[in-house]
Amino acid sequence: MLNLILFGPPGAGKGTQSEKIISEYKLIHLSTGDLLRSEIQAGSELGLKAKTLMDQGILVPDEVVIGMIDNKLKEHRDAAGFIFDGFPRTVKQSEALDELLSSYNESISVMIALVVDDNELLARLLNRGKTSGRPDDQNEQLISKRIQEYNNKTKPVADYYQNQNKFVAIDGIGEIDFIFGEITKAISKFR
Ligand code: B4P
Repeated sequence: MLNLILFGPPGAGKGTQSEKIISEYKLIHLSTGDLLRSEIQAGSELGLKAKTLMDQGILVPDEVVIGMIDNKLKEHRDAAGFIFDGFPRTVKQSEALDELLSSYNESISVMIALVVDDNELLARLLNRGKTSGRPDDQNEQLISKRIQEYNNKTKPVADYYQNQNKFVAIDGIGEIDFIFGEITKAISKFR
């Protein structure tokens, strides 16, 4: 299996690049952001709890997202591989993912990190907020809170994969297709 993690701050382009990676490599897309938004839309108990946190730009509890990922891995046992988008976001989630994958005799192939500065992130998310209807894209204060959560809780996840020699950083500013080309070059080295 080819198991990729697409990593980066909110608005780095993880969702955008995931779509291209999926169509090229036929991987199953696991976006914890999308999974949580579906729970919210369905009005489930989990969704209602998650919404309160997401609307404040705060990460939802590790146990919730780990459980969602576990369910999806079980559903797709014969997949060609997975792309993890927006997960893991804490070191605890990384450890849990390693454990889950090893229970299927699988492991992460590589983490690809998209590097984008804070000013560009803010501009992209405010722009997306004009059309996305996402409550967490609506104002500068909330977006700054998400970037702060990323810096405090998520950034250390990069070290976790760097220590396993499975980490590649790519400039996330520029043409979407050019960035995708750089991602495919990185993947070819870890296949
Ligand atoms: P996510 O849904 O993961 O949202 P994101 O980080 O904002 O999105 P992404 O980086 O994918 O941005 P995109 O490509 O769309 O998370 C939302 C919330 O859910 C979190 O705050 C948290 O509360 C919760 N959550 C999710 N996962 C969790 C977890 N594992 N643990 C705990 N909580 C969790 O790009 C953004 C914009 O930039 C788009 O408009 C796009 O068109 C544009 N763009 C992309 N690439 C570009 C480029 N190269 N140039 C110009 N614009 C570009």
